[in-house]
Amino acid sequence: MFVRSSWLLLWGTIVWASAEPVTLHIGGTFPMESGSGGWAGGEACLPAVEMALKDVNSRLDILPGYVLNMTNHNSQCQPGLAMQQLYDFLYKPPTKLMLLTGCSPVTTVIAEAAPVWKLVVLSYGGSSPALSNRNRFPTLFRTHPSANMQNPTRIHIMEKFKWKRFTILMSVEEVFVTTAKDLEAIARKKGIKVDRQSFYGDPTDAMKTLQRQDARIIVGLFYVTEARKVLCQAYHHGLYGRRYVWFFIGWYADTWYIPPPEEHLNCTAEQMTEAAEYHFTTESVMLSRDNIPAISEMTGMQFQQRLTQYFQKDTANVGGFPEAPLAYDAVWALALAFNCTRNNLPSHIRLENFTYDNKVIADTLFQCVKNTSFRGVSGKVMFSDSGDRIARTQIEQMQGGKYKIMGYYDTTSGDLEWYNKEQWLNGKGPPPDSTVIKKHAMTVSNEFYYPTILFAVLGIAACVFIYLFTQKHHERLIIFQSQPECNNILLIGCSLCLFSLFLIGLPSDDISISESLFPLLCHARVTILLFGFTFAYGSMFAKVWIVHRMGATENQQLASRQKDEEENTPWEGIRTLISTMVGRQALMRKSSGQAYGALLEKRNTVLNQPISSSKFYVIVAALTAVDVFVCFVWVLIDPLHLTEQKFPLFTPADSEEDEMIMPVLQQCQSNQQEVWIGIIMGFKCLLLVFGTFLSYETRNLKLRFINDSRFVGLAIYNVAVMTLVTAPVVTLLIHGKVDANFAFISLTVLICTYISVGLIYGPKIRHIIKVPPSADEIQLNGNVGPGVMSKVDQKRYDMLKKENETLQIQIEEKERKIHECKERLEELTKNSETEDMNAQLLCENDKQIADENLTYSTATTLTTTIPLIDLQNGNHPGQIYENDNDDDGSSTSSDEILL
Ligand code: ABU
Repeated sequence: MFVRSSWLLLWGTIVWASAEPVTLHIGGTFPMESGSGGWAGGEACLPAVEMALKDVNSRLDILPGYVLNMTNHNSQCQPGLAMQQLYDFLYKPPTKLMLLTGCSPVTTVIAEAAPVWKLVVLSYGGSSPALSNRNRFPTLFRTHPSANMQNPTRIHIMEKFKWKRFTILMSVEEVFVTTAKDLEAIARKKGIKVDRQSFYGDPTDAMKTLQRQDARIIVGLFYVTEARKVLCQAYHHGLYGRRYVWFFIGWYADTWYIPPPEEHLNCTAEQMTEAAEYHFTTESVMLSRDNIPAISEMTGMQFQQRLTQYFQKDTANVGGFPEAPLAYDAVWALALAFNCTRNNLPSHIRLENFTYDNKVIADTLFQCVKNTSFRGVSGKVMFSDSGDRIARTQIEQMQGGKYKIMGYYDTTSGDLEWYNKEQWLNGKGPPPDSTVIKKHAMTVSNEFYYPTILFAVLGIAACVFIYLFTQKHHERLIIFQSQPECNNILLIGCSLCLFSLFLIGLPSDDISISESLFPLLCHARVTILLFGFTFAYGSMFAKVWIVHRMGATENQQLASRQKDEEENTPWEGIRTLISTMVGRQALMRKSSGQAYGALLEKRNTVLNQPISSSKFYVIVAALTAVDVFVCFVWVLIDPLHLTEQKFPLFTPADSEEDEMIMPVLQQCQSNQQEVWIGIIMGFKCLLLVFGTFLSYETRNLKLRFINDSRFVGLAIYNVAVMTLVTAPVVTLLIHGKVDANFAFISLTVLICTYISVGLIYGPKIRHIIKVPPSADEIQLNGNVGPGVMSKVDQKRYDMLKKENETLQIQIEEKERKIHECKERLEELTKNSETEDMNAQLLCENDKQIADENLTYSTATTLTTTIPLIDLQNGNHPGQIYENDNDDDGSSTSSDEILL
C-alpha cells in the first residue's frame, strides 16, 4: 500500500515538473524619467522588480507550476500617459491579474479606475496620503509608506529645536497638498504656527513671498525637479545659510541638488551645494538594516549590494534607488498573494482563469493581499486596513555635501532616537524660527535715576536732621509757637514723597522688576506719593485753614459788636457828613476809642491764644481718610496691573544675530484708570486751589501760635504752581518718554519738598542759631520787634502818616473857616438892631459849630492814631482790618466791618 502511494506521488511530481508552467501576467508602470516634474523612480525600481520576478519564479515553494510575467510601460509619472497605458493593459491580451504602479499621480488614476475591472493595484512608489482613502481606492495596497508618516517626525524636530513657527513651501500636487494639510493639523495641535506657500512649476514668486514673510524654517514638499528650482531661487534670494533651515523630502537621490544641464537652472553646482548645506531630510526607512534574511533569503544590505552591482556605477544619482527595496518586496507580496489565492480558490476555479469580471478570484486575491505578512528586504511587510505600510522615519542632514543620519523616529511609539550629530553654520546652535524680537523695557536711565536718588536721600536725611534739631530746641518759642507737631507731619510727608522717587524710577537701567512684583510696585508708588503729598500739603493746608478760620471768627465778632454800637450812637449823621467831605478813606476810620480798645483786646485774646494741635491732626486725618477710602476702593475693585505699550521695532547696531528690538513701556494700568486719576487729581487740584486762595487771604494775618503762616502760604503757592504745571505736562505732553517723565516728576517732588521744608524750617533754624534763647520773649512776644517792619507794614505806615497829615490840614482849614464864621457872626451881632434875637442866634450857632469841631477832631485824631499805636507796639498796622472774607459772607471787607 505504502509503496503504491509513493509511486503515485513520484509520478505526479514528474508529470507536474515536466508540464509547461502557467504564466500569470501582471502589468507594471515605471516612471523612467520625470519629464517636467515628478518622480523618476523607475530607473532603480524596474530592475528591482525584475530581480524579484526572477527570484520568485526560481522558487519551487512559491506558486509552483506558475511563472510571473510582467508587461511594463514608462509612465513618466504623467497621469494622462498612465491612463493610456492602463487601457493597453486592459485591452491588449493577456489578461493581467494585478497592476504594479509607482509615482503618486499615476497610482492615483490607475488605482481609481482599476476596481472597475476587478483589478488589485499594488503601489511600490505612491506616497500620497490621498491614496489611503479606501472609498476612493478600494483595491489599492502599497509597500511605499504614506508621506504623512514623516509629519510627526518633522513636528518632533521642530519641538526639539524650539521652533514655534515654520512655513510649508509646496508644489500644487495632490500628494503634497494632502501631506501639507496633515502637517498643518499636527502642528496646530502642538501650538506651532504654520504658513503655507504653494507654486506650480516656477517657485520664484513663492520664494519672494517667503522672503517677505520672514520665513526661517521651511518644509519643502515637491518633486526633485522643483526642489532644484527652489534651491536655486533660495540661493538667489539669500534664503539659505545661518538664518534658514530647509527640510526636504528624503527620497531624492543623494546628489539631487547638482543641476543637470538639460534643466538650464540659473545656478552653478557650487552655488547649489552652498545653498543645500545643512538642510534636513526625512524619509521612511525603506531598507532593512538588520541581518535577518528576508523571505527572499537576502538581507536588506545584500539586496542593495546586488542592485548596486546591477548598475555598476555610483547609485547616488540613480532615480528610485532608495525605493527599490519597496519595489522588490511589492513583487514578493504579489507572489505570495497569488499563492494564497490559488490555495483558497474553489477547486473548479483556477487563478489563471481570471477575467476582469471575476468577482470570486478578485475578492480572494484582495483578501490574500490584505493578509500578507512577511519579512522583506525593506523590513516587515504588512498592510493596514487602509492599505498603508507602517515604517520608521529616518532623519538626515547634509554636512559637507554628504547626507549624515541624525536619528530615527518611530511614529507608533513616538520615540526619537537622536545621535546629536547635527551641525549649524557658525556652530552657534539652531537658528531662531523668525527674527528674534527682543523686548526692551524702557527704563529710567542711570544718569537720571542715581542723581535723583542722591537728592532724595539728602532730602530725607535733611528731614531727619531737622526733626532731631527741632526736638532738641522744642522749648524755643520759634519752634514752640509754630505747631511743631503739624510741622513734623510735613517732614513725614516730604520724606514719603522723596522715598516714592525710588519706586517711581523703577525699573531703571540697573534695577529690573519681575512681572510678578510689578503690581506691588504700582500700588506702592501711588499710595506712598499720595500719602506723602497729603501729609506734607495737608499739614500746610491745615495751618492756613486754621489761620483763616480764626481771622474770620474775629472779624465776625468785631462786626457784630460794631453793629450794636452803631445802632445806638448819634454819629451816623456826622459819618455821612465826613464821608461827603473827605471821601471813603475817612469812613473806615470811624471808630470810637471804645471800639479801638475792643480791637486791641480781641487781637490779644483771639489771635494770640494757643491752638490745640488736635485741630491740625483732624484736618490732616480728614484728608488722609479721603485718600485711604479712594485707594481702598481703587485697589479693591480695579487694581493696578502691568501693561506694556509697544513702540516701533529697530535693529541694534552691534547685533550679529538676527534680532530686532521692540521698546516696551511697562505701565501701571487699571481698567478704569482715567476715572481714578480724575477722582484723585480733581480732589487734589481743588485742595491746591483752595489752599492757594486761603494763603492769599491770610497773607497778612499772623497768629502767635502759628508763627510761620506766611512761609506756609509761600510754600503752598510753590507746591500749587509746581503741581498744577507738572500734572498735565507729565500726563499729556511727555507720556511715553520715560526719562523726561521721571525727570519732570522727580524735579517737581524735589523742588516742592526742598522749598517747603526750607521755607518752614529755614528761618527757624537761622533764628535758633543766631538768637540766644534769652532774647526769645522780647522778639517773639509781638511776633516782630519794632525795628523789624515788613515792607507791607512800612508802606501802610507811610500811607497812614500821609493820610493823617492830609486830615490835619483839612481840620485846620475847617477850624479856620469856623473861626471866620465866628468873627463874621460877632460882626453881624454888633450891627444888629435886635440884639436879643441876634444874641440868641449866635449862641445856638456857636454851640452847633463847637460840637461839630469836637466830633470831627476826635474822630480824625483817633483814626489816624490807631495804626501808629499799632506799629509802635510792634504789631502789624492794619493787620486786623485786612481779613476780607468771612465764611458766611455776612461781612466781606475790613472797611465794612469797621464801619
Ligand atoms: N518615494 C517616491 C514617491 C513618489 C510619489 O509619491 O509620487
